[in-house]
Amino acid sequence: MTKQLPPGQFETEKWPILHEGDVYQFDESTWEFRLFGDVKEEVSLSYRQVMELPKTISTIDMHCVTTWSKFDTTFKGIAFREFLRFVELEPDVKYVKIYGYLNGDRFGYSANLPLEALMGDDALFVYRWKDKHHDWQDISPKHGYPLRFIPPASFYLWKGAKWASGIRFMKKDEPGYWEQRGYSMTANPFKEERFANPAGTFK
Ligand SMILES: Nc1nc2c(c(=O)[nH]1)N[C@H]1C(S)=C(S)[C@@H](COP(=O)(O)O)O[C@H]1N2
Ligand SMILES: [Mo]
Repeated sequence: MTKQLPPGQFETEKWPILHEGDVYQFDESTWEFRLFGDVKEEVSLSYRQVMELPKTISTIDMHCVTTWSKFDTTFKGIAFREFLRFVELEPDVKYVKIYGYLNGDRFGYSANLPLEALMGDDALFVYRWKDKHHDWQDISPKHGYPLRFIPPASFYLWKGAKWASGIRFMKKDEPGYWEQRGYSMTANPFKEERFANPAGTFK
């Protein structure tokens, strides 16, 4: 899917910063990554347990609903699928919500996604990146340090929680932070699924 500009988007070589609220300050002693919801047993992973997981490097295009697209950023991180080893899913789990920090609440931000779309190398919890203008470096605090989700390019970037804090497994789809505020549940940039109501506008 790389280097395809979705309708209504323009290409930027910069990596803009966009989020609600303040920037999370990483503290390893309180940091956890929770796997919860429709699972046999819920799990809380430490930073060390997460960082010991196998790593994946992939190049992923980002499409922000505010109309910028950035091609070919190479990320290093932990593929979504690596977390499935820790939980036994209940039958009929088809969706997830990926959580992140918002204004003092480690689980204040969330975005819903279909489980089946997240099994590849392009669904990645990232902590390092590079592009043609930048050598390998850590994800900065403003971009989501110490761990942030990057969704496959077939989803707008609001599905990529910064300061990621966990995955909730769900039998039924449920709106996340922006989806509760009128944005699309499915959010495919190539179908220009920006809003729940196609005639909607930014507030
Ligand atoms: N925790 C958290 N994650 C978030 C957001 C947010 O407000 N809080 N904003 C989302 C939106 S709308 C976008 S476009 C991307 C922007 O990521 P970037 O600032 O790294 O480009 O982060 C997403 N992840
Ligand atoms: Mo966004």
